[in-house]
Amino acid sequence: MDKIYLNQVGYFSESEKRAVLNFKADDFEIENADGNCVFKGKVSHFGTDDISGEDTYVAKFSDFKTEGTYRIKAQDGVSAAFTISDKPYAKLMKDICKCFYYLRCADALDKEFAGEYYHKPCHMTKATVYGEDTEPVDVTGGWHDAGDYGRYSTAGAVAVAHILYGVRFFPELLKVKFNIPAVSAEKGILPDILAETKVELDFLMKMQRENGSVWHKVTTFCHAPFVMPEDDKEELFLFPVSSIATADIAAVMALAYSVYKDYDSAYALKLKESSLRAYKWLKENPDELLFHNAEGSNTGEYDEAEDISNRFWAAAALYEAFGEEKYLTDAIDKKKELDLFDKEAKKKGYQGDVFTCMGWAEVAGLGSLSLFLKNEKNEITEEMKKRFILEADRLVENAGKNGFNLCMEAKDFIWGSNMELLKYLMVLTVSNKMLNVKAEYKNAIQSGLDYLLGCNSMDTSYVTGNGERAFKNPHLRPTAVDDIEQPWPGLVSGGPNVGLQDEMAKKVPADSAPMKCYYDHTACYSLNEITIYWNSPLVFVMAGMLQR
Ligand code: G3I
Ligand code: 9MR
Ligand code: ZN
Repeated sequence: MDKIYLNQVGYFSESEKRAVLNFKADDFEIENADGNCVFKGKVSHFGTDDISGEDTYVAKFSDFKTEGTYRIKAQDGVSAAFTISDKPYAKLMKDICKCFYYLRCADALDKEFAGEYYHKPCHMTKATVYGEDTEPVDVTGGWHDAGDYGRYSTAGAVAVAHILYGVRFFPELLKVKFNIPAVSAEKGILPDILAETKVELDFLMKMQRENGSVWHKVTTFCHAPFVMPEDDKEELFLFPVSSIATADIAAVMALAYSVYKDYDSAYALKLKESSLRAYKWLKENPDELLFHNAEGSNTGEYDEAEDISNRFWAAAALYEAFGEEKYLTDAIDKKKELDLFDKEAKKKGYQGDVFTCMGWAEVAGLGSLSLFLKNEKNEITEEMKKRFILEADRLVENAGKNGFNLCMEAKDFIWGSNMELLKYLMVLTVSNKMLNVKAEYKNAIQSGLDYLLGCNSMDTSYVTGNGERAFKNPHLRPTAVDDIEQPWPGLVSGGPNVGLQDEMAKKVPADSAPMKCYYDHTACYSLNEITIYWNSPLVFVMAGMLQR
């Protein structure tokens, strides 16, 4: 079918703007809401690529800058509507932040703020410490991870980190208001974004044992059926501590200390104490303690191959927050170890640099961000800056290989491919803002966002409620059973995944191009789930766009 793909939300007047056609055309027109032609342009042929598998044609319209709402037409093709404005992403930004509020566990929702998406108190019982004969523990609170009701320490730490690094690099994020209950602190009301991250930080502190180590997760033994959270009444288990969770908590608490100390000294001290206690445990327990699910348990495993990147992140974050040289020494040691690990990974054909990774597993890139914030002229910081730039250049080169100017390669279309993209956009954002301002970086960020918001072979915006053809059926338990027509807005889908790892995903032809391995169906957890750490990197990237 003839399709014209573009960003269905919109563009700044001065943004680079492009639509992608999957059919041959010579000319295109932009039509306003009254059906009048307001701009004419020429289409150029790009050709095929190995991510979309389509023979693409490109319609560039950067020269068209007039504010308004439009569609693009070429031959019989008509695009979705889009806007040009000086605040094209204001609603998107509110929506993606408010998602964390709706994902709150326990009794933290308020009808006044949650509206029709209110749910009753959930997961209020104490959790059994798995495999131990000790008293059950109160670990209520935090955010549900995703479409399931698990709460996982590493996933939570990384999501909070994306947001708090966003706050550190782009303080404009502190001004975003998204209608959640006010939280008072020593020096006044907390900015909304910090009120929301505090919910998860408070929970993560409960996940820490007296000795400093951190339980990997709290979940029921198996995933709940499709019920509202308050109807998921199975026993909760705290599964064993891991060094990966402990390191991530040491890191995120240090980062949080640096943010919250400007608002509340007592709370900041609590964060610092938690960070130091976790770090002390790590030093006393130098061997990796990885995590695997208990026999028969199927909730999220979040298993990692090593804990080096986590320990590197912790050392760098503690150095940034507390300034003692010993942490820098540790970071340098861990960097050496991780370089050796990375060499092995490269032998297996992995491209990209582990020191730019910021997912739920590989977190060394977050350590690099702490070094950039510290901004000292030392060897390790200079090296990380160079490595970010090299990675950003690699991404720009990738973007040149397809008509979408998308920085992804075929291998990136795995479970949560939209996060692979968003991690890349974080690297490009940091590189462009902090290290080396470059038009190519800026354009690759815009094109990446365009892809997420509809300029893709599915003609789909991967953010609910944002874009005329936004996905509507996330794998998200409350949405699946709440009888409300639309999911709440601002949820980021996992996105296309060549692995097609669930039953319903098998309906997608297995020989589909990577960009087309997607199906907007509630049952497709490997293609269409949502999670806190797929929303959070978008908050970072959009914060970068606020401060242009
Ligand atoms: O790292 C390998 C890579 O080397 C290889 O080339 C590629 C090809 O398949 O796979 C990569 O591994 C993938 C891994 O994620 C790392 O990204 C696996 O295929 C993939 O199955 C795995 O998916 C994870 C999934 O859980 C299953 O474990 C997702 O990243 C992760 O986001 C997801 O997390 C779930 C939680 O378990 C439960 N809560 C919901 C959440 C989101 O779906
Ligand atoms: O809903 C679960 C989702 O959050 C996870 O990402 C996914 C993989 O762990 O598992 C989903 O739950 C499925 C379970 O693993 C198997 N039975 C079907 C469940 C979804 O309907
Ligand atoms: Zn809950």
